[in-house]
Amino acid sequence: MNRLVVVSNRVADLTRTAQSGGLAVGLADSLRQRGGVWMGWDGQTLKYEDQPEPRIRKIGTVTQATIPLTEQDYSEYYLGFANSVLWPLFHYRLDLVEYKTVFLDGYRRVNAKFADALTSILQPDDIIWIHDYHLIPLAAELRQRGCTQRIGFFLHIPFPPPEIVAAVPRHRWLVECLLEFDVIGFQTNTDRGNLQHYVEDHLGCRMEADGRIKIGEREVIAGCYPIGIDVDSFVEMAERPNDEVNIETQRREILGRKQIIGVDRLDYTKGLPDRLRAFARLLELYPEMRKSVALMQIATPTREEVEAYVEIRTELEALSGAINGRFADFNWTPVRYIHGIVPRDALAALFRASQVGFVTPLRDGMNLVAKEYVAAQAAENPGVLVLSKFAGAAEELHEALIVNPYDVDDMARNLCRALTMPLEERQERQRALMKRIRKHDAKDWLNAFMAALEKGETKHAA
Ligand code: GDG
Repeated sequence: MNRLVVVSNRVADLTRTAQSGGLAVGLADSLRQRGGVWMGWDGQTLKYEDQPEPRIRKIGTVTQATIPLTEQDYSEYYLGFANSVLWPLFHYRLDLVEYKTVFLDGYRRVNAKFADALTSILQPDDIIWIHDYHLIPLAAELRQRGCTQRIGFFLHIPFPPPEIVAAVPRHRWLVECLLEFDVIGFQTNTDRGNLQHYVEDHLGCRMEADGRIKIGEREVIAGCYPIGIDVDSFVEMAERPNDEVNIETQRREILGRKQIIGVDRLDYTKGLPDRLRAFARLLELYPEMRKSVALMQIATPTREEVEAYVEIRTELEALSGAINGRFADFNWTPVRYIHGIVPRDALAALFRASQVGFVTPLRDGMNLVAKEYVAAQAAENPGVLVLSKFAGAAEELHEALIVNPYDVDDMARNLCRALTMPLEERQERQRALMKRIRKHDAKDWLNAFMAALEKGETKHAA
């Protein structure tokens, strides 16, 4: 087996359990199983440019190679082009895009820096797998440095339709960079279809039904590889008794109260304000629900230097305060809003102890929380997943209650349906959902992508 070299903006801390962020969780699960090298930014920002060799550290089966960035890189590449241009754009939020020419310069400079660092550690038989929107130009940079190894790319976030992509300056260059990879992986068929429309409309190329695109002498595979979780280890974690969660659960049981849970990075794509409004609407439409249900929303801090993230935080704090002010009683708090990070094992226990998993992003590549909620349920008395139709996961998880995250009434009605669903129906849906998350788990994701990258197979591409 060839050595696998994974590259992403950040490398996850494999020694910590309280890791948030889907890429870190999904990749750590997969890479631990196969072993290999993981290269990325170490999270440090330097005042001045330095050209260090990557710092190497071995953790179990994985060798981590990390480099620092400068403050300017951080501001222009990370906060700038990646998170103020590509992130909102790829999530269909043109209104939040803030473009500056220096952002694009920074993006290209940091991709070149990654290519220099990577060149110093690559071996001839390596196979390279690059992740996410931060590093779209990296294959082109590596090819310029004479790299001939196979290079794959996986986009964790959505790929929007061509008319949205076309709003970013130099969009043609960006997509041409994407086509320098040997395999381009998407979460859903919708995303893959959007690339197909772009290459056909703007570049005059054809994508075959199996995902192959011919570019001169080269052939690129575009495939759909839905990311999954390590189901068994999540099940095991959820089944392990957690004293703190158990005490809370028993108290709720005595009072006959149910719990709806939401867990997200505090990001404007996750639909949090309308989620809180939907919960308030539930209490309005169904007054009998008051005092018999509460919403626990864990919102993990993220990208706090970007203005749009400051605004969403303020909005959520005001909303949860207003809902509690309006509905709370001396012995019932309707919304428990937690702005912080919770250990992964506690999260699994909380999912299991909650009767509804409420996952309502306005747009999401996949959404691993939806899959984790399903994995955590007890087969004999499972909870119900209420899932946005705009999460990539909705392409697979048909037995969830699928909602429109922009329609507060629709979400409220489905919350009520979930909270009152008969046991037999819950069990049936749970069995079907469990089957689905096992079919596309972390191992399947890695194997399917590797089959395309190593052997040029396209059976999973369409
Ligand atoms: C991107 C794409 C795609 C969250 N809060 C805590 C915590 N988390 C964990 C969750 C889950 C992960 O972080 C979040 O993953 P998601 O998939 O839900 O979302 P993104 O971070 O936006 O991930 C997404 C993903 O990449 C993978 O390709 O699915 O569409 O946007 O695992 O459990 N974990 C802990 N404490 C928290 O407070 N321990």
